[in-house]
Amino acid sequence: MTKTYRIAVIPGDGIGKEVVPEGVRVLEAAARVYGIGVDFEHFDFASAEYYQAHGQMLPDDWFETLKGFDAIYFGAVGWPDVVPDHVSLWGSLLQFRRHFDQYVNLRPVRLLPGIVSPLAGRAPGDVDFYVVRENTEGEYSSIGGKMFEGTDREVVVQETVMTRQGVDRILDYAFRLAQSRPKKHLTSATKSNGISITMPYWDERVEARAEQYPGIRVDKFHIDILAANFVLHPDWFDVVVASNLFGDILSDLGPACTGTIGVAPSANINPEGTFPSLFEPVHGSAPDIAGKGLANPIGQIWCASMMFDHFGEKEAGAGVLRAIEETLAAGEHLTRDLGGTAGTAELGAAIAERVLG
Ligand code: GGG
Repeated sequence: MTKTYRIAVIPGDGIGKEVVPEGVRVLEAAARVYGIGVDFEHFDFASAEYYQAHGQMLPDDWFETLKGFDAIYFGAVGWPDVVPDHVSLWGSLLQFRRHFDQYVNLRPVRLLPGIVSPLAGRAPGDVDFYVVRENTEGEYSSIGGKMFEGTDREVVVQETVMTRQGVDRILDYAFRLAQSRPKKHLTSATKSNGISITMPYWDERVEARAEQYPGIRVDKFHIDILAANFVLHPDWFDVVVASNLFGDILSDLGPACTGTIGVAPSANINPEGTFPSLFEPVHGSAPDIAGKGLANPIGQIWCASMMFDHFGEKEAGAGVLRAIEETLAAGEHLTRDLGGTAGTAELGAAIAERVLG
């Protein structure tokens, strides 16, 4: 056994509580097979229950509690019957992203075997790209306010924030990722015709940073036609870099085009390794199906693969992804969104079995 990784497990709300145990089951299986030490510590905060008991989403000492972990394995947040969505998100996940400087949100979009997708005529391998989402600023700023609240003169303002450091570092990450891939192609998501200050600045920085990466083919699309092209031509893309909000939307749309958002993972990365990175499925807490054992655990399980990759445990990362692909290709133990009748735990157990061989 090499190193033992300390992993903070935070299921959060809704289906997070159902898919996270399946992810942990697969993580444990892969750790055993590949001789990796994993030490889990479970936390109940970042949930509606915690909010009900304490009036806030996180304990005051959350930063000190979590900062020493190698990674955070997160489920989903949001339970609007108890806590407004902006309060739960800003009170938990967005604090982690900002304070742990997880400025990269890496979201793969891949057509997996065995999944019936709306992309008729495309085979696995035809659609294989990444959305690189800026994760600490942009449209997700808390800068703004209200005037004359509750009167007919009410004014509401919220700013978009783009800093040179923030834009350049996400572009550099995306360019380096493109450099590491065979197609060497980077697409920038913009809207510089309509959003006349921040988005032209984003375009300028793309052009400036591109000079440092001469081997990369760079193009840009306005977000509206880019969304259309995700549906019509998903095989065009390799690495797509986007601001916080645009990246959030594109990384739901991409997996939806490949069949189901239930399989989509994401890594909130602090590339410098100063703080733990956080791994969570792209999907939210899905109150409509929560508590029924119906949720697809693959997005959460794929996060385990991304986490191993992040640790440099590439064999384990590849092993988990292979187990997902083999299970899908076999067409058994699939959840309802994949056309099957299985529950969350049955699919999780099937993938863990394949990891174990
Ligand atoms: N597992 C991710 C999750 O709970 N997402 C809830 C959500 O609304 N996230 C918004 C975001 O990622 O910015």
